[in-house]
Amino acid sequence: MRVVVLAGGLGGSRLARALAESIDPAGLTIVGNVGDDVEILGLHVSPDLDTILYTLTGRLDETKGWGRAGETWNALETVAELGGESWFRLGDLDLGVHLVRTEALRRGEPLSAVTDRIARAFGLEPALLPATDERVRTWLATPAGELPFQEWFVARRHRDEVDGVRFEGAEAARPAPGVLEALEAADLIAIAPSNPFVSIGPILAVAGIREALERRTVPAVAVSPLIGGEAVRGPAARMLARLGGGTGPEQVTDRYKGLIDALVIDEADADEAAGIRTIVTRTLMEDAEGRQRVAEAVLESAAALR
Ligand code: FO1
Repeated sequence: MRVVVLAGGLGGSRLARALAESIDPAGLTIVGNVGDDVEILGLHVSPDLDTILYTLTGRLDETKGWGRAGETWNALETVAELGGESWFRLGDLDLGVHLVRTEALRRGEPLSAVTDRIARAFGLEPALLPATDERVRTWLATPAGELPFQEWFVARRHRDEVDGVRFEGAEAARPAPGVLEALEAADLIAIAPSNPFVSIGPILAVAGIREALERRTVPAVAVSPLIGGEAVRGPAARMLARLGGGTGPEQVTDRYKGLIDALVIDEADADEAAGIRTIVTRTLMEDAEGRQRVAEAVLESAAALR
């Protein structure tokens, strides 16, 4: 079975892991968001690709939901001591990845190629592809002005309300090598329970990817990031309320109009209208049982839709 999953950070990595545990992982392609990418201390950081990589290879700090387990912060302490940029915390283990990635990009290696190299070295079995090799950056329109993603998310702890989202560079961006091929060969396309605006939005803003979903001939299923109208983590519910007009399944469906055939929702949201065929389960993926439950819901819904 060949599955493609569009994935952002933590929610994305959890569904990707769930699917990798439920099907032959060689049949799984993960298309990751790069709109959160940021240059820190001269290094290219790809937080969502790294969260996926770390989650699926058992390296994630599960408590923080980002960065490496067993991390130390010696380099960052020196950076802070010297008055350098320390608001975006790069740990010693994590830094190694950014060093290798940045050096490769400077040599002209595409992001997809260096991501693949790092993924293989870490023992990742599924294919991990950035949505695009080109530069795409997410910007948030807020009452405090337009902010780059990580400044809003990390430095300002996403406290500013969001009035609009812009994906700089997305219009001209082409899907990374392998993305369209994977979508075309897929038996099922899944959209992870990531933030629809800032995690999945930048992936779908790449026209070639959106068009591939629009002309799909196989089922596409999204997993709602909401549980009882709340996000498991992060600002998704607040953004859906302000930009989408509510915090129910229907507002999630609205984000994916024409791109999905069904929505997996949590039991806590089962009484709400969804505007599309739903599969109801418990969507929290905090342990192996939860992951298996959600992967089964996704795979079974796809079988029923075929
Ligand atoms: N999130 C934070 O809240 N604070 C940080 O200092 C921080 C550093 C960081 C470093 C590497 C990395 O891969 C992720 C990091 N994140 C941090 C998480 C990241 O900002 C977000 O989780 C994603 O961009 C949203 O999906």
